[in-house]
Amino acid sequence: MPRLLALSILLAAVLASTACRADTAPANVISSAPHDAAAFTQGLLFHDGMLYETTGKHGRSTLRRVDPATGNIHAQQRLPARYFGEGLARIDDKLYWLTWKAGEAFVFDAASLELIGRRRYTGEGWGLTYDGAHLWLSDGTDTLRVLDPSDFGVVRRVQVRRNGRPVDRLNELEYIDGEIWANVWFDDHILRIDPDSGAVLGRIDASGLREALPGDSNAEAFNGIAYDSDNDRVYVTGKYWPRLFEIERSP
Ligand SMILES: [Ca+2]
Repeated sequence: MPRLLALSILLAAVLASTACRADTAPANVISSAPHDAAAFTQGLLFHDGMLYETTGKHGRSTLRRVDPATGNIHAQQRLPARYFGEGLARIDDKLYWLTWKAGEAFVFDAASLELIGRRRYTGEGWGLTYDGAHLWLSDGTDTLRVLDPSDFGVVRRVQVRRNGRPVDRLNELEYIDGEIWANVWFDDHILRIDPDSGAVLGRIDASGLREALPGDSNAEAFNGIAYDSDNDRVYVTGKYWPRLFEIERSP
């Protein structure tokens, strides 16, 4: 290859890589608290001073109300063993809990954690959040489904792209002040997504959080984002992570 051509290719690669990194900021930790290291965290949200968390695995899928300061579980519900629990969202006094492959979501009373309804949907269920009008569902692909909460009918679909390229394996979701934040399965970055275009507005690199986990922990995928809108606080954790972190919203 002529030297000039090789240099041009190298320069283009460096510029592309710099452009990619420019949208990424590290997660700045404000504080941390205990988190159940046996929790295969799927859904996480904050409501009225408490965390609501769902866990997965057949026979071990739970919905919990958790004290964010101590990690203590104040109330808990279980799913029958044939269901694999997934993401969680709240609308007013109701919690909506997805399952992975059963095509079924369960509706719980947020105060009593009693089962009060069911919804059907097609395909897989991974993450779920509520933007004030609609539910947003991820299913492990690059495309989020916007749902009518009353019947889970699809209102529209939004493909998520970063620098023009689709990003798949979208997982846990959180609606934060006009943006959709998303975990990516087996990636330590949070994506901040424009709900209208699906464009990634920026990324938060949370890989540094692992350094604060005990060396002997069985920490798996980074997963779980919860937003306390009253106090503008963001909480994150992961599957089997023994710590919950509060991070700065605007790194
Ligand atoms: Ca969430």
